[in-house]
Amino acid sequence: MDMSKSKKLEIRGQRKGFLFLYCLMTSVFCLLSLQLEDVFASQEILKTSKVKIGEKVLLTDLIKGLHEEGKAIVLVLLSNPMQCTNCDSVVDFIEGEAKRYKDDVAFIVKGGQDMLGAMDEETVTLKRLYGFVTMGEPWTFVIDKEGVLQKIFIGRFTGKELEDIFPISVPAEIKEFILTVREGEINLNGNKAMVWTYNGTVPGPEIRVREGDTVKIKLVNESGAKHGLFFHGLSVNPRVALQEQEIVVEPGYEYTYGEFIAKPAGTHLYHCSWNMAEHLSRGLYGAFIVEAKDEQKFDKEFVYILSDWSSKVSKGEEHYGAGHPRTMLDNDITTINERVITGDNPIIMDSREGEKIRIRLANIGHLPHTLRFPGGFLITHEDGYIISVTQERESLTIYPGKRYDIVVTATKPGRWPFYHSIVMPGGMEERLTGVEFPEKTHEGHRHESPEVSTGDSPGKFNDDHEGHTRELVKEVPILVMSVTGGGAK
Ligand SMILES: [Cu+2]
Repeated sequence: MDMSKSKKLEIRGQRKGFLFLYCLMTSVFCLLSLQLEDVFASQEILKTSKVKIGEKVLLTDLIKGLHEEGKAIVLVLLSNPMQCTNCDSVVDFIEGEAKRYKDDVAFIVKGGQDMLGAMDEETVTLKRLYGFVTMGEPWTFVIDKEGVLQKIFIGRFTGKELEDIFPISVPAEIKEFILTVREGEINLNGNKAMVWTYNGTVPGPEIRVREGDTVKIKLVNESGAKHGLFFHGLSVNPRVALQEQEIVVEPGYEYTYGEFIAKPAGTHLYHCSWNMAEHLSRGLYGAFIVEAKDEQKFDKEFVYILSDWSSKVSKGEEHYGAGHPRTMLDNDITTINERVITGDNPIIMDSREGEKIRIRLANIGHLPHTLRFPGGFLITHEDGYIISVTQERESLTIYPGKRYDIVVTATKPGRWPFYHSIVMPGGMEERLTGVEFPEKTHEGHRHESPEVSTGDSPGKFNDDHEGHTRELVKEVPILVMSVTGGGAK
């Protein structure tokens, strides 16, 4: 007997105790249950299946439909939830597996009984046709495109075991990118700021790959200073983690980071890893988007990186000029992607009535950026991870380094602004600087641009924080969703 088998038996041994208690309560089927439990230890149980490996399976309506669409089928039949230790974990596992496969494999989970022991008709038929024993374990039937049963798993199984039967049909791609760092200059409300750029822009070019792709990124340093590279939010392998820590590319040199597998899916960032406080303030950052294999499709998608800069020009005592604060509290200028926000130049997001729009937001700055949208939006992801309970909100404060994916619906024609402000939560400045600041309320500063209409409901201002706050940057429109009628395409 091999180890895995004895382990399984051990688990079943524990369950037997549970079953015994369960039986004491239900009395009549005690002996039968305990005997059945013993039978589980043996592969003999497979003989109770009415479908045979290597033969065509019997088709119920559900399976027939999927089979006719040319799909392979992974069918899980759950047992009575009261008695099924592995049902929950197999259901979770199947959900994960479904994401790894394209549409050509259908994953179906058919239920155990409800509280009264009843099952839906299809499940009853499936269990009758497939000869399923209702006690104890979920059964998984793996049926190929020809409708031939390839395998029956009783209880848990691994992704590798499934992949041995159905090789994953989407081969991952190798994606290579080149980021060239050069000196540049941007205009911050009339102040010239010396920056470094990736490929000539601030932020650098968006990197977009698919989950599971193999990624390599060459950093070419054509500037006069040292730079590194860091993948913020990505889960890289130990070798690349070491590259992030140890590799510094001298002026005139280049280095290729990677390879690594792009994961997890979500909105991430890349940025310089060398002397970050200065180098991020000088423009070395960009969006790194990893699309999920089962990425939900939206009518439109926008990616915005927020940052904050200082308008104060240093008097030459520093080696760099405007845009690079000596303390982050000097930061009085907001950028969204390459745009410097002045209050009358929001980015227009064109859309049509009925469209669903995803906005990927990231804050690479030093300060918390607050967005308010009176029409309301859904927060679906935080730092690349799905939020289990989608939150409906009117405002959102994005702290430095954080990323959020939000979804807005273009419910009716008009111009719908997102407002931006930088509000220091009470106590944060003191914590950052050790200096006490006079308390102010934000209400006196609030204004709205007359050109844009506001939403129906007045949003609660910055409801994230309690207590005294100080507004560093006044609330102004930063984005406008411009909706034309006529319905989604
Ligand atoms: Cu750098």
